[in-house]
Amino acid sequence: MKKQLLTISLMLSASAAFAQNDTLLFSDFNSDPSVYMQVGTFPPGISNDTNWYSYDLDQLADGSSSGRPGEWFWTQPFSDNDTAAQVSCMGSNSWTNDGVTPISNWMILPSIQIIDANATLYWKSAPRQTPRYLDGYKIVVSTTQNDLNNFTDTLFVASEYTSLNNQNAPFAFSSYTFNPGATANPLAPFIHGWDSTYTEFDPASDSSRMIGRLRPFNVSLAQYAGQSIYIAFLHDDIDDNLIAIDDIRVMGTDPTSIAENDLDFGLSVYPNPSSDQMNVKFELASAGKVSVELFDVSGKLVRFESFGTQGIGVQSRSISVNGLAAGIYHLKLQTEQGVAYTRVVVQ
Ligand SMILES: [Ca+2]
Ligand SMILES: [Ca+2]
Ligand SMILES: [Ca+2]
Repeated sequence: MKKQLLTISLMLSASAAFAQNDTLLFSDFNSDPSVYMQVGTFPPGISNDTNWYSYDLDQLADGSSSGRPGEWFWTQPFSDNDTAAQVSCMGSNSWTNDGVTPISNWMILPSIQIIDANATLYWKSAPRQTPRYLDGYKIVVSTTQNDLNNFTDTLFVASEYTSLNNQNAPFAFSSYTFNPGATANPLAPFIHGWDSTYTEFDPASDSSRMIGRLRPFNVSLAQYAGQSIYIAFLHDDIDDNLIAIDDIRVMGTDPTSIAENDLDFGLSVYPNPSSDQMNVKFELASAGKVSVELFDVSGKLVRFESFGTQGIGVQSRSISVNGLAAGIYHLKLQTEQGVAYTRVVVQ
């Protein structure tokens, strides 16, 4: 079992090597998220929503007598062992004293356009305690609207505590049952603390449990290339304690990012929309080979045009879009100095 979980960790890290360097979305939750997050609002079930949502679907009361909110809430770190850089984070409470009904706390991110297979989701999580009352959660994805029923894909599963089977060894993971239990699938589930790398036991502060520490994860979003998606953190635990999430970041290719506009080669396309010839205008700081690729919204390459070697300065070349289906395409300008993207419309 332990060996399987170490494999998870390696696989999660390996995908980072493919991540491109545009930040499509980021929050460290170090300032009040209610500026952009609709707290307590039922997500409207629409496309291309730029809001975050935090929604308490279960409406179960806090069983801890601490007065914690029913949904994901902005909070200070839960434990002594969280890193100083955490400052503050998002937390969610599952302590309900209801051993049957799962909670259902949803934190839904804004719509994110995934251009290509470089896209990667990064985040950190920490359960308040392990292994007893270990909190689990899921990361789920919708490829349509942000209605709760549309989150049909599961990207990541963290297991929750079910029972302590050996009262004599309360710090041994083998004394416990978790749900889901470890399987051969490296991403389903992850069990916080099992490999002892990111949890600590601090007897000075607490003699009855190991306290979680924020642990970084990442998972590829390559399967969503060409789609706009919603990602949600679903705390669906049955009666444990608390989970913390921090530093949510989506990296990938962004044709409109500031970073890429610094290196945009003055790229413009006209006429746009077009139904026949498109002129592609660009500027080179040094001579070199230039080519253009057109991708449809599913990320499929539909046209390639090499312009050969181009000289320094402003250049204009044309490509034909004749015969392409009407719709939105992504035009990629490839130069020896780098790439630039722009969105074009074929009518
Ligand atoms: Ca709740
Ligand atoms: Ca933080
Ligand atoms: Ca539980």
